[in-house]
Amino acid sequence: MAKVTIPIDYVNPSDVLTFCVYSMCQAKFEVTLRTDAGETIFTAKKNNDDPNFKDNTDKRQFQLTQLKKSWEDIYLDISNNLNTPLQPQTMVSGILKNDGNIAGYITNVCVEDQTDGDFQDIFITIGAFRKKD
Ligand SMILES: [Ca+2]
Repeated sequence: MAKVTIPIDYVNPSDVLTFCVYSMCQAKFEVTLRTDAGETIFTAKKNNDDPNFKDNTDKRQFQLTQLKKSWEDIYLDISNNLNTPLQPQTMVSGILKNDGNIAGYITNVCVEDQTDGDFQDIFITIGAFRKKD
């Protein structure tokens, strides 16, 4: 089993989050977004070797103010049933409003689960949107 944890930094405590998982791998895997207090925000799991994974994230949006335990940091846990170290690559984009202010951030994480370097094995999108005025 391989496991990696990465910090998700571009998130504010009042944000509403969304979470999508894509995959083109055969491995079984689990991805969970959680706080440093151990409270799960989103989770998705692939239980078979079919490369046509249908995203089964437990919910589509979550308001961070609904968290029950106080927290400081958010982490993404990725694990699978292979023995090759997982290689996550993170990309962050800011969403600019017409006035130049930030409306939120999109964090994409592409994960290589073996050694062919295509980085298409697990692909996670986390949207963090600022509260509307
Ligand atoms: Ca690969």
